[in-house]
Amino acid sequence: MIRTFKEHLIRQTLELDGSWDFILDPQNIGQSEKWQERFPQDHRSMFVPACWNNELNLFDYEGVAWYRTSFHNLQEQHVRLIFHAVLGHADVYVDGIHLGYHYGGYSPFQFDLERLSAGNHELIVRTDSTLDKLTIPTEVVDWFHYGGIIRPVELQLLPDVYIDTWRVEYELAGRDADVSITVRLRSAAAEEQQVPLSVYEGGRLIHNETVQVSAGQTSVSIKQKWSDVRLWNVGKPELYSIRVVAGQDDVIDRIGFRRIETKDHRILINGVPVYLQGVNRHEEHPEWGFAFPPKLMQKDLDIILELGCNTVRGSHYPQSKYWLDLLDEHGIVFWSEIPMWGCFIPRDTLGNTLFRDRALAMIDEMIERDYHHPCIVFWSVHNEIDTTCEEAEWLTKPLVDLVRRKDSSRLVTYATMHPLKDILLPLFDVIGINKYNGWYEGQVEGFAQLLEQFHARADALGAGDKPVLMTEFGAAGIFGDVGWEPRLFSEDYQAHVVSTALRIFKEDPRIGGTYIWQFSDVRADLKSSGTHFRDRARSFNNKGLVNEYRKPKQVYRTVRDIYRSWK
Ligand code: GCB
Repeated sequence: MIRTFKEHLIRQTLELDGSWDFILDPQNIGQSEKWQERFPQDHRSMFVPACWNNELNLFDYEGVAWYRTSFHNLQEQHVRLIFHAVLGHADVYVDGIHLGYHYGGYSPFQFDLERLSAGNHELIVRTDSTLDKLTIPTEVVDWFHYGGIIRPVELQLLPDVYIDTWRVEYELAGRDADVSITVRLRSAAAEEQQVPLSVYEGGRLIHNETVQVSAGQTSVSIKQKWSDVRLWNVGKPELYSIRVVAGQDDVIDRIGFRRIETKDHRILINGVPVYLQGVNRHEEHPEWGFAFPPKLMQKDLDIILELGCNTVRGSHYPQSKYWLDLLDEHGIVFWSEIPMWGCFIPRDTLGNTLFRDRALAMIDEMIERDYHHPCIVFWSVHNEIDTTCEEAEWLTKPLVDLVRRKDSSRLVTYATMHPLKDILLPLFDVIGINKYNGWYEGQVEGFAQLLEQFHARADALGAGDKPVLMTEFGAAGIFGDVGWEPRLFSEDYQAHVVSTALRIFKEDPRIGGTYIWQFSDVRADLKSSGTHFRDRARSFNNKGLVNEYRKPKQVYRTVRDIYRSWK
């Protein structure tokens, strides 16, 4: 794949990654003692981005921690401060002044500082990784809940008139595209200005105009007809690089042209039905936690390609931009979701307004950040919540509406663990089923009957035409436990469950694809695993096709043979 500039050519960026001052605040006294103005002397250093758990061997700490760094501003100028991901609650202070608060974990947030004075500035961040009944995820969760600033932090210099947001959308008819580019400019200048605005595809100028920009926000919409576009196909992707230059500022991103539809229980990409062969991937590694280095993403990709996959589910949160870039470049379909992970979420939480608002904000940020990535085909709004109750409906409808308002080109979905009692089936374009026959319940052979019952129910609810994906199934196999006969926790039994399930699903014409749980073993949440899960040996979820260091188990080879033979 040819390298290309991403984000900006003109806008200057100062990366704030590296060593920051760091201090834990287990008593949560920092705010009352005004640590944002007087950072405690007895701090230590911490790398950003990283999870404090791995860096400082703090595997039992969940709570508040403070970070400090400083930067030098050469002259008075406008600055955008971007946090690409901070786990949980984040309060940001510059020179002791509270810039704002953000709740989230895996998507970016930013602050524009107009006319920031020249000189040194102190940046302090209070983070809080505490989980409770209203956080997303809530307090019971099946992954190790790290803390910290897990993705880069950067400062960008903004000219007086700058590109605030932008988006490229299109409608495809065959290989003809109606392209629409919307650019939102923001002006920090008091008086009106004329700003030249150009658009390039590759290096080629495709649009030029002068825009009258007033103080505040000005929106520009450019419509074009492109013919004979090269399509982004599964396994054979084509990408276009679009650059918008507005006066002293620019943005660049890549897009891909593809049409997503559903028909006859299949997902169609550019009119071609694609049987989805996938895995669930946590973006996690024992040495790095969620601060996952790009070189390891390349390794994950190599393994996933070798397996014969054409899709990945990003369980259970928006994954790194770099990962999505890799999938764009290799033509792999991606399922993106927010970390609403729910089998233990109580109903009063599902019916809570703050909880719903947090979910809405997470969906909004996910789509804002990732809209241009052609690999993303599914936006998923939650995983395994109690979809049998009214509260779930109250919660879900606005989430689905928001996705449809923000993006009508992709499919809206979710993963249900109650396929036979679920009342939400009609709301979605695609239904994901998570079931663990052969592990948590029954025999793996029981899947055939379960699906028969499910289809009958979907028909009765008028949802029988929707594609159904098996979004989770599997079994634990402890790495190295290989024997003469399959028994629980052995690699042999795991391979038996997964391969039998894959074959049953493939024979069902109403199943459009499979996502095995899971790509690699992941560190389990120590608090929840004692109380809620029976099988977290070594404090890991051992259902990976490869172990946490990406060493293949028997099931890896079995799946590789099956997936490759279906290609
Ligand atoms: C699930 C969850 C997933 C778990 C998995 C398991 O249903 O969605 O996050 O880790 O089961 O192994 O129990």
